[in-house]
Amino acid sequence: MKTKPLFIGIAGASASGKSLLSKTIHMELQYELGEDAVGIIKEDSYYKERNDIPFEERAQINYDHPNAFDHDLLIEHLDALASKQEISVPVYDYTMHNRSPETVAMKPAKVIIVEGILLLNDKNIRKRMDAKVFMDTDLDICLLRRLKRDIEERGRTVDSVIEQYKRTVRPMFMEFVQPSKQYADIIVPRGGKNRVVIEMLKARIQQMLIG
Ligand code: UZR
Ligand code: MG
Repeated sequence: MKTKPLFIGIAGASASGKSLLSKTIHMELQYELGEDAVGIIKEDSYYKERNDIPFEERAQINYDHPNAFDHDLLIEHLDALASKQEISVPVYDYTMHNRSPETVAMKPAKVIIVEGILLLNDKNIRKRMDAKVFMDTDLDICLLRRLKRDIEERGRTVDSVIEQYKRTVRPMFMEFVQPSKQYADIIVPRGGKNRVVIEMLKARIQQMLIG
């Protein structure tokens, strides 16, 4: 049995189905391997802490740019998990555009799924992944999902979602997210409900755990 955890990186556009694919694989693998064997880390949890900036300014920050993330802390945490240490994952509050004061403890596991828009854009994260997945969902579908999700779950208005989409989401996708597809091992069409991909990934993970 492998002693180091397996890291599975899942990247792609905002609202492309990363979280759904991660959740599905997480749940089904937990069923097969046991609850403690699988964990998920979201890159979103590692948006920078912004206590020194007022709300109005925080709302204007480009959250689709690599600089918005505290990748140093994420990498530190990946390495801690790799050496079997527990980590304290930050909690991000989208309505406040800031990190909240609390953290959530996460235990090391055999399989760690890491998901987020800009994971594959970062060489230091890429090299820590045992398998890299890119969600290649059409952008119009992503935009529709994002509208619904951000209004229902992240406290936004239609106008603010459209404005943010034009100002940062789409341009940063073109500049940083889309080009990172070249680093993926698996490119997933349509989204997080692709059963063939789910089965293939689970089988591959099981195989890597043995080999
Ligand atoms: P996913 N985001 C916000 O809208 N506000 C914040 O305070 C922090 C992040 C958005 C971010 C990005 N950008 O597109 C999205 N914008 O969260 C990433 N604009 O999350 O991968 O779950 O869609
Ligand atoms: Mg998500």
